[in-house]
Formats: sequence, C-alpha cells, structure tokens
Amino acid sequence: ALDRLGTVIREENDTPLDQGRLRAGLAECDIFCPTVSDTIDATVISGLDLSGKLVANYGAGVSHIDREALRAAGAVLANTPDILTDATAEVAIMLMLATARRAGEGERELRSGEWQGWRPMHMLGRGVSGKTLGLVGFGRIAQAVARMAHHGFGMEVLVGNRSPVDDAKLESVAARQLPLEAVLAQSDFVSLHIPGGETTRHFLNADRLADMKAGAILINTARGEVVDTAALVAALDGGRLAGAGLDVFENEPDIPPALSQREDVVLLPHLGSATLETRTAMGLRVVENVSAWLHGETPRDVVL
Ligand code: 8YV
Repeated sequence: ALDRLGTVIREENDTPLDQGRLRAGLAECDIFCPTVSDTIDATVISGLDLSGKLVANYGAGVSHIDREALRAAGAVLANTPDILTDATAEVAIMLMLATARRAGEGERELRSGEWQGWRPMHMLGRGVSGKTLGLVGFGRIAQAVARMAHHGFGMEVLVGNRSPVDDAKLESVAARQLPLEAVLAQSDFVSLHIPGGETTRHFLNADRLADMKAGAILINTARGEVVDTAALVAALDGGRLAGAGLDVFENEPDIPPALSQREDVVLLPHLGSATLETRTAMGLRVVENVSAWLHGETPRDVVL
C-alpha cells in the first residue's frame, strides 16, 4: 500500500539501524517509519532540519525517540495506538498466569525429560483468581488488563496513577485508585503500564520494590527501563518477590544471565503486539498516517 503513495526505501535488514543509517534515513526521506528497535536520540537528530517531515512510528510507545529534539528539528511524530491494546493486555495476563502457575519452569522440566510424574506437592504455584492486581498507570492497556482480570478472574483491581482516574473507568472494573505505596503494598500482582524514557527510568527501584507485598509477582509489558533490573534480581533473591513475568528489558535483546538463569521468572521476547491481526493493523495504521500527511492533512495519531 505504501508503494502507491511514493518511492519507498525498505531496510530489509532485521537488525536495529545504527545511528548513521537512522540519520541518513531522516535526512534523505520525507517520511521515516521506525520501530521500537530504532533509537532516534538527540545525537541522531542533532543538526538535521526535519521541517515538513513526518516520523510515522510503527508502534504505540515512542520512548525510543527523543520527542523534544524531533520537535525542535521541525518533524511531526505519529504512532499506532489503540489497535495493540488487547494484544498487549493478553500478554500481561499470560505472564501473570504463567509466572504464578510456573508454566515456563514446568515446560522446561518436561522437555528436559526430568519430569517424574504426578506428585501431590509437585511444582505448586499460586492461584490468580480472586487475588489483588495492582496496576501502575491506567492508560488503554492497563484498562484492558483490568477488564480481563476483573471479569475473567474475579480479581480485585487497584490503580496507582499520577493523576485522578475517571470514576466511570474505575467503576467498570470495580477498581479503586489508591496512592502508589498502598497499591504496591496491597497487591499480589503488580503490572506496570507507564511509558518508558528518561523520566520513568528505574521507576520501580529498590525502594518501591521493598514497598511491594511479600511474595508478590511483578509483570512488565511496558518498557524495560522502568524497572531497575539489578534491584529486581535482588528482590527475587531476597524472597521479597515470588516471581516476575517480563516482556520487555533494559537492553533488548540482551538479557542478563541473572534473569535468564532463574526459574522464578517468565521471559518473553517483546511479544506484546505480536499477533498477525495486530501487526497487520499497525502496518495499515502507519499507511493511514502517511497517507493523511501526504494529502496535507494532520495524521490521526499525532504524538507531537
Ligand atoms: C511494538 C510496542 O511491537 O507498540 C509498542 O509500543 O512496544 C510493541 O508492541 C513495537 O513498538 C514495534 O515497533
């Protein structure tokens, strides 16, 4: 569909583009379509005049892009929100179940041939139904997780959010908004739904991990940098947390052995939006944004 709109240069290479190629792409193209793997920081943007250009991100989160630098250079940024909400919420729920019920550990045991058959105390996990789920942030994905957790598993939902959340949104999932400390202290599961970037780097630090209920499980489908990984490992080692289900990491795709070698975590390779339906819809949404821009209209999903 993009080819009907103009000349398309495709980077067939699946690896993230390096700074030079990102810079050249931004400089030479009228419209640039990055993914989460393409870090467009101030160094990449510095000195470029991007006025009249569109950066049409394939994805909702834009923390890999320095928005201030892009704005200063004159470009408009668009993304693909909404359509990946349910897919990402499904992954949060999957991680919650998989971590609590030790699915990864169980599968590893079975595949390695070490399973000795049914035993009454074999690989006991923790139940999810009826437990308390704390959501940090209450954007679209968090609201979808709340809906699935409350209506599907009868969970009590607590919300920690910087600004007051609309009552109707809370009522639809029988949720309560509480101060973050209370959410962390009372929740059996804590799922993170705040944007990444410098302002939220290590938001979940050692102090906040220490505020969590003993034996709680952490879920992160947001961005890796919002969790201090070293502090998380320490909290798991110290027994404060019973486990963690992570779809995003601080230095993707490098996973520290301190995480990958432990049994009490479930680790996924950034699969939040990875369904055929969702990725197709995301692509079409990029096309929609690009097309609007080329027709002199404001794209539907302008971020800045
Ligand atoms: C996308 C994501 O796959 O949309 C996001 O913010 O993290 C993922 O679901 C990724 O952004 C693609 O660039």
